[in-house]
Amino acid sequence: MPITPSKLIWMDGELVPWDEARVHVLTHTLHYGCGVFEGIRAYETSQGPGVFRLTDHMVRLANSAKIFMIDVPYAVEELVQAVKDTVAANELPSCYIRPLVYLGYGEMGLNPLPCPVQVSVAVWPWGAYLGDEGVANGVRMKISSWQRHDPNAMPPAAKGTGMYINSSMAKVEALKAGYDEAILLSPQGYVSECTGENIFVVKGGRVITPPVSAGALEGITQSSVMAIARDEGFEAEVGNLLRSDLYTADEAFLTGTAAEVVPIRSVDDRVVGKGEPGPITRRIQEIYFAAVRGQVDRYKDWVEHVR
Ligand code: PPE
Repeated sequence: MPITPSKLIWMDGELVPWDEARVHVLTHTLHYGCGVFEGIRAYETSQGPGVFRLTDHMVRLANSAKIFMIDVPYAVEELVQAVKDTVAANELPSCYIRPLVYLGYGEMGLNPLPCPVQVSVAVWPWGAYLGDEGVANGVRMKISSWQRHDPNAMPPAAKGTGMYINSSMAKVEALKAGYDEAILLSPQGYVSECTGENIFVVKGGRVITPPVSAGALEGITQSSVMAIARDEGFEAEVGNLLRSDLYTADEAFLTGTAAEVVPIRSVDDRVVGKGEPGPITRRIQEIYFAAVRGQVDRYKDWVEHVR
């Protein structure tokens, strides 16, 4: 997905011009992948840009850093304000937001503790991550030959930069094989998640998504969709799934900030349900797209306005 440059990037407390937001080649995180990040979206609302569940994202960022023993020099409230300032300064009605906590230039070697901890927030306009066609008609998925991390090798609760090598390998494998996206299994063989999205199945009116213990990130879109599903009267639960549960599901979809809510058409060439977005997926999609824009009273608190 190409990046359309915006104007200013927040770096360690200052807004700097887009082209000047640079780092040294001996930046520690560039070598060892010890950093944490977030992906957030701001949507156009009647009161200007509204950031979807901004505080929840920043709490997750702080927890990711805590897991890696990265001492972030800003409190959650300060990071929330940094995002609001960056969105406002770039004068975009809607955008994708990428906060990053990384270890900077100063020391080399595997001990990250002496490195300076740096923070940046970049924003840019970003369209549908898996394409408009994917959102409308669904995507074709392939179960990856790469497994998701074992929780004692890489902590799935953390959104760590280096952890995404695993996702990138699975993504390339799926694309080269002619699919849209990959599904990863845990080392124990349970369904985990996709390369940058959580996965859901719908079976007998029940909505099910895999747990962190199967290697899935605790998605903010996932938790929003669980709330929406329950409020719509469906049973929604976190539970382990086998790959055969995907093949025989009535409906399946994936969720993520970048991807939003995307129906799954097939898994390993087995058509899911009727091979088109199912009614529960459609309903959840519709409510999610309205909720992020502050158009659903019940979920108004999820939208944090910039001004
Ligand atoms: N799992 C993974 C591995 C993941 O990266 C994401 C978000 C999710 C689940 C869904 O989490 P949430 O966004 O809180 O619902 N992936 C982010 C990064 C994607 C990227 O290409 O980079 C995102 O969607 O912003």
